[in-house]
Amino acid sequence: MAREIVKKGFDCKFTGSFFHIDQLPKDRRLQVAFAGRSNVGKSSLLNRLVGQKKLAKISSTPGKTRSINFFLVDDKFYFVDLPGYGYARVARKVRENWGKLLEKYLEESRYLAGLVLLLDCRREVTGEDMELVEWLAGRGLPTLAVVTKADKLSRDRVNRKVSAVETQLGIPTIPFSVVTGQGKKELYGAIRDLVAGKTNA
Ligand SMILES: Nc1nc2c(ncn2[C@@H]2O[C@H](COP(=O)(O)OP(=O)(O)OP(=O)(O)O)[C@@H](O)[C@H]2O)c(=O)[nH]1
Ligand SMILES: [Mg+2]
Repeated sequence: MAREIVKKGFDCKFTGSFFHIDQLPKDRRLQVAFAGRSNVGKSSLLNRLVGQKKLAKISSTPGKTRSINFFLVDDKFYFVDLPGYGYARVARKVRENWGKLLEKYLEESRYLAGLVLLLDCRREVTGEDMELVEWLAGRGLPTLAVVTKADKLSRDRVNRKVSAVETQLGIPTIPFSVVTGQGKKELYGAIRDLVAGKTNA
């Protein structure tokens, strides 16, 4: 009998960076989006997940990702890196534009299989985070929380944070660190389930 090959990683290619909703790819591949506050680590997580350090642009200055970025995974589905929200120091006009882009994307994306919401392990869940979770639940979209930068706190404190987020938001939560690779395997599995339609949040 042929030995089964278990695929571990994702093969990922940059598709494009879009500033307007009409520019987004229109094919019927499913999409998994990454959302969260500016600087929470969305682009870093994506890079770590696919093992390509420079795929999505990263910066220590919040507000790096200003457009919607599509990445084709295994030629089967898309990862969508979304602009961060909640960063006050960006000019109001610019923030309004990202906000609108984000909202429009969430409202109009017919092929969104689910969303991964990132939360910094050292910060409180914000009203915007909660609003997003409620809105996604209202649409019946599976949502998964990831507590990022887990290397910044002790394991014990991270675990407590994970439990607190799970209770507060009522969604499955995974701790993650791009530095140590913690949570990578679990997140792989969760994303594969999401795309296969096995998750009902
Ligand atoms: N120590 C540590 N730093 C991290 C981790 N993840 C991200 N960072 C750092 O956090 C900063 C922001 O990371 P990004 O990935 O650009 O964050 P983002 O959510 O995409 O930010 P925007 O595009 O501005 O919304 C960078 O300086 C990263 O190096 C992590 O797991 N551990
Ligand atoms: Mg980013």
